[in-house]
Amino acid sequence: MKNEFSQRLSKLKLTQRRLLERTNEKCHHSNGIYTRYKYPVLTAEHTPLNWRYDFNEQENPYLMQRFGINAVLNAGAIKWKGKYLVMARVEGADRKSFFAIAESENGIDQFRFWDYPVQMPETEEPDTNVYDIRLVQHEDGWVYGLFCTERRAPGVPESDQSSAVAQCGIARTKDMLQWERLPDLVTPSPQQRNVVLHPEFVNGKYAFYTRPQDGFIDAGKGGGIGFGLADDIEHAVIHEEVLMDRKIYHTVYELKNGLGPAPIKTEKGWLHLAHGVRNTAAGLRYVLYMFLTDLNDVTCVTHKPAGYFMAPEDEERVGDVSNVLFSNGWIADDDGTVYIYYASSDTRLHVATSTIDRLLEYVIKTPADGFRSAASVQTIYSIIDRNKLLSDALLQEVSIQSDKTGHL
Ligand code: M1P
Repeated sequence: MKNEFSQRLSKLKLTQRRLLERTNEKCHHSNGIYTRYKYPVLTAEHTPLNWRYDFNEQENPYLMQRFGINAVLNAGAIKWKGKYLVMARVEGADRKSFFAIAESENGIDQFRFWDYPVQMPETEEPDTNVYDIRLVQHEDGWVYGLFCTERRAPGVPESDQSSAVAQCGIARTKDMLQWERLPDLVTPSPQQRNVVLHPEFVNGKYAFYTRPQDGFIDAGKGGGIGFGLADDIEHAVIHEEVLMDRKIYHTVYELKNGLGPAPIKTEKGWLHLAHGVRNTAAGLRYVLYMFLTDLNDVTCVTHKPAGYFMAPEDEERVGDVSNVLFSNGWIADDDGTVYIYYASSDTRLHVATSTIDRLLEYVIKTPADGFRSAASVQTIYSIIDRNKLLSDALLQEVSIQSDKTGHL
């Protein structure tokens, strides 16, 4: 007869084994651009039990959790030695985030955390909180991780316990195990978040996508996604930031925006995934959008579809910070498949799949924002007009199929 401790332990292990072995399923509804999957790929429940519980019955007779995990979210991603690796932001019940790597054989399910979370070295000025790492295999041979490092704002009164400064931390590795911390990025902006390293040198320099901001939450006059060059990565200093993708009134990125993962190089340009934020009566709404930049001038946006690429749906809408989709990791496979890792409502991590061809078709052929209601109506008119040119037979076939199945 098992005692309470053993019963609880068996149940915990069994429940987690089922979760880790669960296979994912494609969601049937698709917009033709990407496919969502039924289950999140990582949640707090995926974190190893031996990070959270002391299994010594004498020390922990009630088998209580000793370290609570609140959420697993915003993950950098990389294909590494044939495996799909995500480096997630794991947030403890104590609100502190840290990084932990999980791997999967196929990129869509059965992600397992490595034995230990990442021990990220600190600079002389310790980080209070680190999060949202972007992994980049740079042409200089290193894998870089750029992340947000947050510290209490200096010089604020004792009564103010929430003012913070966000800056870009930089670390690099050759084996994904040992990380070398470099000095934080220096830019003209008082705060930085969502900084991403471009995978290639630009004019012989390290190139950074930035998101200058005045306040910790408020982008203020930091007007959008910026770009800057640094001579040296070991003491990276950007002297001049140019804005390459501005926030714009009455768009999904009117309040602020930030680049997601490092862009993917394609024959038609650099594919970018970003998040846009607007304010609503229910708080901030974060959605994902895409754009394409010129191969020779990486700051020149050549195509940008109107509106969002992906927005929170169903259970994705609810979580610690509801109505948020955020992505800082994707993997482009050799066969053209793209695995997009995105977190919902600052709580869990999901995957959606697409292909380079589809994403290019989406960014190049989706009409751009006309910035006025009348322009949107005009876009619909031109789609209707083009459809009218199709033969009656084809249209009839479409409507018969639609009647039979109830959907297209
Ligand atoms: O809560 C939503 C997101 O808020 C911040 O993103 P941004 O700097 O663009 O506003 C980050 O804290 C991010 O981690 C979080 O998901």
